[in-house]
Amino acid sequence: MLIKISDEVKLALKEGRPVVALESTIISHGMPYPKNVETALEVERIIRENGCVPATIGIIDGDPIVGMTPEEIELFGKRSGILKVSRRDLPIVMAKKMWGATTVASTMILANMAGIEVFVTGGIGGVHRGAQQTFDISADLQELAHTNVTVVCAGAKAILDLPLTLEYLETFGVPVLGYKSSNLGAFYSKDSGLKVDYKMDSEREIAEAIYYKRMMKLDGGILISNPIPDQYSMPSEVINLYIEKALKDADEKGIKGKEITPFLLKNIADNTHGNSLEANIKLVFNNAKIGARIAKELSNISK
Ligand code: PSU
Ligand code: MN
Repeated sequence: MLIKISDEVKLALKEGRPVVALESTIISHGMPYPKNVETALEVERIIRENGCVPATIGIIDGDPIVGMTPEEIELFGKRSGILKVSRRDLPIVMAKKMWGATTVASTMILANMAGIEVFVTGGIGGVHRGAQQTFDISADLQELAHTNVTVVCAGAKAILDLPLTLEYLETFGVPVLGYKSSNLGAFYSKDSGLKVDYKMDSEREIAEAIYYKRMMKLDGGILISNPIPDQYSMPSEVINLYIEKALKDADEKGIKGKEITPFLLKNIADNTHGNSLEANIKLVFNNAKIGARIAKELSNISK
């Protein structure tokens, strides 16, 4: 077996019950222990409360696991030195029997192999600022271009070049849909000031779009932007100052490649004394709720 699917997830998929995939880079590289583990477990609880089975995905001793146990999530959250695994890293980590945290890209790959169509996360990778020079464009975008998984996020944060990220997704035919919003979320704040492709008015409408995309054999993902709820949204003028500082620090320290996103997240959380981390946690919970409801509607349509 190339991938290990938990018995619970396997049974749910066999019976046509809705399953929601979750990534593990957010656990190992996105948040500090123990908040990372508490958040991951609460996200699973919210997904169950909304009628779906959660499938947290990660790689343990070279085995891709779809549906980690709470104990495995705890080990994952505590362990240091877990590799951040995107598409290119996946076969190597398997060959070397290492532990790996899956990014949006590799979680999409494994979810798709298992037959899971909806995936909930916080934010996706995108076109980085200065990509005209650095070529730093997250592999998440290419995965969205090709792999049939819908990703529910809170938009993308201003560490990225958001207009270029939208252009890239347009070129590759990835629909960017706003859940009850015409504007793209900006992760910590609810409004990036940029338009999504379509405002969607209900979970049902989104599920129908996923269904028709599948039936029309239009390969590739769909990106759902579910903006952070008003009461947790940070003012963009404030958070953008911290983002600018983080980008400057990264530049001065010569941080490059896959280290950049985790570095920026930690730098911003430290400098906001954890405020950005709290916003991050709240937006993931909100995504879990909406993502689960979309998956539930989709399973009703697909029957
Ligand atoms: N953006 C966030 N939080 C995250 C990530 C992105 O707001 O935790 C993680 C996700 O796992 C995403 C990865 O897939 O970072 C993107 O990394 P890169 O930019 O190196 O492709
Ligand atoms: Mn990158």
